Amino acid sequence: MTRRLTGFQPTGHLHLGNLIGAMRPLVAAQDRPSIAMIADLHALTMEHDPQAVRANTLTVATVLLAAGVDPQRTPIIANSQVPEHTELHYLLECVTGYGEAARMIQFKEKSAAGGTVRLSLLTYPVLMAADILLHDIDEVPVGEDQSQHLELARTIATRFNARYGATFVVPEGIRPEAAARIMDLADPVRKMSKSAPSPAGRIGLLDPPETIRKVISRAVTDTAGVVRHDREGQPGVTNLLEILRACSGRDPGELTSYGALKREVTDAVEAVLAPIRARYAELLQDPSHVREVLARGKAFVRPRAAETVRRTRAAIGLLD
Ligand code: AQP
Repeated sequence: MTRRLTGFQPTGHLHLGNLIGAMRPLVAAQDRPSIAMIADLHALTMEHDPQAVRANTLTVATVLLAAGVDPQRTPIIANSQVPEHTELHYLLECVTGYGEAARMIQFKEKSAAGGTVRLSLLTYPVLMAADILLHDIDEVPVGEDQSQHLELARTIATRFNARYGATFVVPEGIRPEAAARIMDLADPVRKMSKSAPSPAGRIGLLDPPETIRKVISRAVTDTAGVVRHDREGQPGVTNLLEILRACSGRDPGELTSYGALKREVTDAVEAVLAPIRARYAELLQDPSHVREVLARGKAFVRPRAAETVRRTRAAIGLLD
């Protein structure tokens, strides 16, 4: 059976896009071998607050549990806690060209933002390749922004296998269906994002009902006055319709006003998020539980990770 890896960066507040685009598919696929990985090492590639990264890592793990990830079936790990990630990262750097890393669009965009560009930002996609190849992953759900990185992971795996002998499973990227991409409510041509400077377009998974209501009531629509699915012509309304479908499983009936649409969306989102908030609050009662879940996840994945590193070291010419 195919093995999947789904990653989450602990870079800010998880939002409805993360839930619909990544957490729910992860929960739905728990009958297959999957790993939920919190990419805390990746969060160090940009200026960051150490306390915030540590806190966000625990929050992401807790939200994954609250959203229904069953750690008995789907180990939850932080990539920093499994040292084989960093060891394989270095070994893979030795088969990756500088030019290959430097032409990644995300590196170009993020390094153009000014300030010191960390070397780890350049090698970020090689760490991502290590995250995947370490666990013999066959399938990685990726959005458009990560597809170039996944392609590089495939190139690295294929090159290594050809040069040093069969060592890695070559992973496939799988695309979440079009409806799984949730857009920013204030700027519906951009995806909803943790790092957007304004929270006005984002529905946080732990936001209180009043905030959710406000954000949705202020969502950008248009002047057409027709509730219609038209991604190009009416991106704001279409996004609201897609959120409604994702949260309630249905299209609206005879909605004639944007106000009515927004009220339906608010109710549907609240119905999905209320139980997650409640479960999250329960989990906070015992903070040691989430630490134990991460420790168990690490213990579960390590034998395979150690074996992959052993294979890689032997193939590339290191002593055992
Ligand atoms: N808007 C979205 N709609 C659907 N899926 C989304 N994902 C992210 N945004 C949306 C999916 O959530 C998973 C975790 O994402 P990530 O933590 O790796 O970071 P990201 O993809 O870069 O998402 P963000 O929230 O926009 O983070 P920042 O702002 O830090 O870059 C992934 O599976 C992603 O596809």
